[in-house]
Amino acid sequence: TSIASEHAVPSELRSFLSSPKQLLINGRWVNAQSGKTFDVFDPATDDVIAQAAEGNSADIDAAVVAARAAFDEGPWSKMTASERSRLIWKIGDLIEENADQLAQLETLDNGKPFAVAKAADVALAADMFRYMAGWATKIEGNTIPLNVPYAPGSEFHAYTLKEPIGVVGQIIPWNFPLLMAAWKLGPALATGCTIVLKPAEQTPLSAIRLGELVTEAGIPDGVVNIVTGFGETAGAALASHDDVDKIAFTGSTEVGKLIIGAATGNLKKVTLELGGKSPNVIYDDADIDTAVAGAADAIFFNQGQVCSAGSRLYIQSGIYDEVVAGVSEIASNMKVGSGFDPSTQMGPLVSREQFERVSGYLQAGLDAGAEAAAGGAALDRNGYFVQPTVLKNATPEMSVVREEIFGPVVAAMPFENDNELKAHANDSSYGLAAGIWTRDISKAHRLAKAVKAGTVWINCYSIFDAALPFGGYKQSGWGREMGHAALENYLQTKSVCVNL
Ligand code: TXE
Repeated sequence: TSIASEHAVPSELRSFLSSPKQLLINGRWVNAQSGKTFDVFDPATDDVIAQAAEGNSADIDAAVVAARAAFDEGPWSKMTASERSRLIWKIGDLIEENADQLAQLETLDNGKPFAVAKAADVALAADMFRYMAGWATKIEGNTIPLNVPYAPGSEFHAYTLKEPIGVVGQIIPWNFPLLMAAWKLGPALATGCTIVLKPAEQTPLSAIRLGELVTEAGIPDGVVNIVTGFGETAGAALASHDDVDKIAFTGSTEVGKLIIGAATGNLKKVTLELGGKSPNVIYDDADIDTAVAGAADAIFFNQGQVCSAGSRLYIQSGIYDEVVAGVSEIASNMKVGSGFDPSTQMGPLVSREQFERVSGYLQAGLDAGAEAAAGGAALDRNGYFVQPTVLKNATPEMSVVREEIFGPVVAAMPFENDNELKAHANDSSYGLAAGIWTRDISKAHRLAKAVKAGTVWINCYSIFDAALPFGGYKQSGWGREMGHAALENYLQTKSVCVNL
C-alpha cells in the first residue's frame, strides 16, 4: 500500500467552516436551545474542522412543531404537484451548480476521494431530486368497481386517494452523507410530506449546506428542518416523538431495532435500511479480469463503508487462487491517503470509533485463523487509515464472515458447486445485496432468484440509480428506497366510496 499525502482544506470551504453550524428550523438558522455544540473531525488528520449545534429533544420538538404547521397550514400543502415538482427540480440544479463545494465537504468530513464524491455522491444526489421531481405530478389513485354482496341493486362509485403521510422524521448515517439526505428528502418532498432530518454526528456538514440550497430553491419554511446532534438524544427524541407520523432510518441493525421500539408509542410508520454482509459470487466461467476488478471495487469502494459491500467473496475452487491473487494485487497497489490528493484511491475511515471497530475485526479474524493475502492492519500514521485487506482461509463461523465490518475487508472463500454455494450465500441474517459473475446467463438468473437479497448485480456491482429500488430482505431492513417503490413509504391510501 503506497501512501498519498497531499492534504489542504480548499480555501472556498474556509468561510463556510469558520462560523458555527446551526440548526435549520422553520426556515431559520438557530443555535441549539441548550447552546451546546460538538466538534466535527477531519478523518484524514484527526483535526477538528468545525463546530455544529448539538440539538436535543427540545430542538426536535421545535422542528416537529414547524413541520406540523407547514404540513397542516401550507403553503406547501396547498401547492399543486406541479409547483412542488419545480421546486424539487431546482434543488437538483443547485446541487449541480455547487458540485465542487459539496464534494469538497464530503471529502473533508467523510474522507472519501474528491473525484468519487463528485462523480458518485453529488451526481446521484442531484439526479435523485430530479427523478423524484418527476414523480410529484404522477401520484394518483384508482377507480375501483365494487360488488357488495349485502347491498344488491345498489350502485357505488369508489376510488382511492394517495395522500402524504404527514410529518416525517429521517435519521441518516455518515457513509454517504449528502446522498443519504437526498434518498430520504426526495420521495418525502415529492409526496408532499414535511420533514425533520437528523444527519449523522460524524458528518453533518453537507446536510447543512444542502439545507441552505433547499431554502435557496424556494422550498417553504418548515418543510425541511435539519437538526444536527447525537443519536441517543436528538435521534431517539425524533423516533419516539408522538407528533411524527413516520420515521425513516438508515444505519446499524442494532439501532434499527431501537427505532422500532421507539416508534411504538404512537405506532408511527417505520422504514429501515440496515446493515449487510453481501455475498459476491465468481464462477469459473466468468470473465476473470472483469470479475477480479469488480470484486475489489465491491469491497473497497467508499473504504468498504457501504451497506451493500461485497464482503463475502465466494470463488469457484478451480479459480480460487487466481482470483485471490488478483484481488490481493489490486489491494496491495491501492493508493491510500487524503481524499484531496488526486492520486488517492482509498481515503480514511470516517471516525476513530469506526477505525477501532474495523481494526478489532481484523485482529479477531487473524486470531481465529484467517490469513491476510493483502493488508491486514491499520496504517501507522495520523488519521483513520486501514489497509485494504483480503482474508483467505476464512470459515463460516468466524466473525469476519458473519458480521458487518463496514471497512475495506473481504473474506474470500472457495465453493465447489451450486448447492454448496446457495447454502453459504444465504447463510446470513442479512439480505441486502449479492453479486454474480459468470458468462452463463441461465445460471446467473437461477442464482439471482435463489439468493435472498434486495438487489442482485450480475457482472457488475454497486450500480445505483434513482429509478432502481433498493432495500433489504431479512434483517437488512423494511421497505425500499428509490424508484417508484420509495413513494409508497410516504403515502397513505384513502378509499372513498359513494352510493350513487
Ligand atoms: O451507526 P448508528 P454507527 C453499521 C455499520 C457500522 C455500524 C455502526 O456496520 O459499523 O453500523 O455505525 C443515529 N435513536 N452501519 O454506530 O449508530 C446516529 O446518530 C435514534 C450501516 O455510526 O446506527 C446516526 O444518525 N437514532 C449503515 C444514525 O443513527 C440513533 C450505515 C446511524 O448511526 C440512535 C451506518 C438512537 N438510539 C452504519 N443511535 C448502512 N445501513 O448503510 C444512533 N442513532
